[in-house]
Order: sequence, then C-alpha cells, then structure tokens
Amino acid sequence: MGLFDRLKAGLSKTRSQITNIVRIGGAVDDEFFEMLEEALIAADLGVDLIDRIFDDFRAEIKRKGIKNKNDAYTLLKEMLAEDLTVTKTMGEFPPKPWVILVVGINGVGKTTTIGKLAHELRQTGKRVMLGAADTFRAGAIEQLKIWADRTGSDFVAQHEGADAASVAFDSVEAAKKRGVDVLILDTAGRLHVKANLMNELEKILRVIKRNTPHAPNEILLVVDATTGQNAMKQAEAFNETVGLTGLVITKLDGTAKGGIAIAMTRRFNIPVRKIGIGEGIDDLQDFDPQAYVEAMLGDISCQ
Ligand SMILES: Nc1nc2c(ncn2[C@@H]2O[C@H](COP(=O)(O)OP(=O)(O)OP(=O)(O)O)[C@@H](O)[C@H]2O)c(=O)[nH]1
Ligand SMILES: [Mg+2]
Repeated sequence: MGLFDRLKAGLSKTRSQITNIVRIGGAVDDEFFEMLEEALIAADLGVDLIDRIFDDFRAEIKRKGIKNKNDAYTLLKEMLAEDLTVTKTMGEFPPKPWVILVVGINGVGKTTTIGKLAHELRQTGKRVMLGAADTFRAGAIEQLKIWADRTGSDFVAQHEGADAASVAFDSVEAAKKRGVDVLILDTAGRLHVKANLMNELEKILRVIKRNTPHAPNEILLVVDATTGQNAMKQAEAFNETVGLTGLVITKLDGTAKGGIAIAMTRRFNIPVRKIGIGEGIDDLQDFDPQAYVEAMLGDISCQ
C-alpha cells in the first residue's frame, strides 16, 4: 500500500459512512444535511463546531445556487480543507540546535512520534539528538534510547527520578557542543488537569529559554485521535501552560475520529505538523489538508 492509501485506510470508517450518504444522490435536502452532520459527529468534530460549519455551509450553498448533493459535498470538503490550512510553516532549522519539545498526556504516542521524526530527519541528513526528559515513567529512558540507536541519533539522559528540567538543560548544552541540527526532547506523560505536573513542564520550558533564547523552536502537543473530544481539553491546558506551536495527531490508523484535526486547528489556530498512522518507524506523515479531507470524506462522484 502507498502512504496515501494507508492514510485512507486509517480513516476508512469515517469515509464509508459519508460515502454511503452521498451515494444516494439527488437534490440537497434536510435529510442530506442531517446525515452529513451525523457523520461528522461520528468523526468527532464536536456539536458546536459542526453547527457553525453547517451555518456557513448552508449560506455558501445558497449564495452559489448549489442544487445537487455532489456539488454540495465538494463544497463542504473545500471548506473543511480551508479550515485545516493554517499558514504558519515549520522552520528550516537555521539556528542550531533547533529544539523541539514534545508534550502530551500519558500513552498518546510521544516517544514513538519522536522516534519516527528522528528517523525522518536523519534521512534528510540532519544530525539529531534525543533528550530523555521523561525521568518519571519506569522504562521511559530505555525506550527513547532504543529509538536513538535505531535512528542513529545522539542521546542524552540522566537517571530515573532525575529533575526533568536538568536533563533538558544538559541536552541543550550537549546539542550546542556537538553541533546538533535538531534536538528533540521527550517529556513524561502528564494529565493536563494536574497542576504540579504542568508546573514541571513550565520549569523545563523556562530552563531551555534561559539557556538558549531562540529555543524551543517547536512545542508539539501529541494527541491520540481515538480519545476524541477530550483532546480539545488537553490542547487548551497545554496551550495555556507552554504555548503550543504545533499538533501531532497519532493513531489515525485505528479510528473514525479524524475530525479532531479540523476541530483543533479551527479552535486554536495551531497547525497539525504530523500525523501518526501506525506503530512503525515510517508511519509518520506530513499533514496535507486537501489529502486529509479527501481521505476522510472520500472522492466519489455521486450524480
Ligand atoms: N496504532 C498506532 N499506535 C501508535 C501510534 N503512535 C504510537 N502508538 C503506540 O502507542 C503506544 C504508546 O506510545 P508511546 O510512544 O510510548 O506513548 P507516550 O506518549 O510516549 O507514552 P508515555 O511516555 O507513557 O506518556 C505504543 O504502543 C505505540 O506503539 C500510531 O500512530 N498508531
Ligand atoms: Mg513516552
């Protein structure tokens, strides 16, 4: 399977729901809107957001004089893709080291995403370093070390229970000394509602900034697509604490909930940088809004 086919396969549940709706064909009617709305709810766009999207959608249909389902469906896809297109782009790594801080709640796929990202960067010839600032979970350091070995990345760690901010500091120092292009810092999974854990993250950020004013260049929140609407709460809390610059949505291979990409981008105006579509080293993709919406909603013709 090609990469795009895998994305499509990952989102096939959502797509087949909507495909069935549009295949019925004919003129746009209330039933058509209701069924599309239901499909988007199943995709986890969130009821409030869907209401707003459909207000705009209905207004556009009227304005453009659209009569049939196929044209309306194409219009909806265009509108959703537009929502996903946030203009800020990822940097070109000019200041060395380019520091990426990876945050999120437990088990969403932070460490795996770091491994995949390191692999991708290594393939473009970058010197990469992984910093083990998850000192909390047993086995976390070893897990990151395995990814460093697999990808030929440098590795900095202390020991389980060490101060995470101190590891972050060591990593930035080492990255500078060794002329590393990209330093990626792993952090412990933390519940967004636990104030003390969020404070620790703030401290990590402070230490990095004090050491290297241009850093971190990216603060990526990793969210698990299968958690649905709770991802919005996570994004809100992490954004407030550390100020997110990008999102990574993982586990899109196992869910019909692709809609959270749209919900989060629209709500926070933060771009989706990468999507995770499996556990393998190559299962990380750039986020292409058009391709994503096509994969989510399908591209069938339904006159
Ligand atoms: N199917 C699928 N599984 C994934 C994906 N990304 C990560 N996983 C799996 O999710 C599980 C948790 O991944 P980790 O990378 O350890 O998650 P984490 O956020 O670092 O977890 P903590 O460090 O415990 O907070 C692992 O079994 C991964 O293989 C993905 O895109 N698709
Ligand atoms: Mg981890």
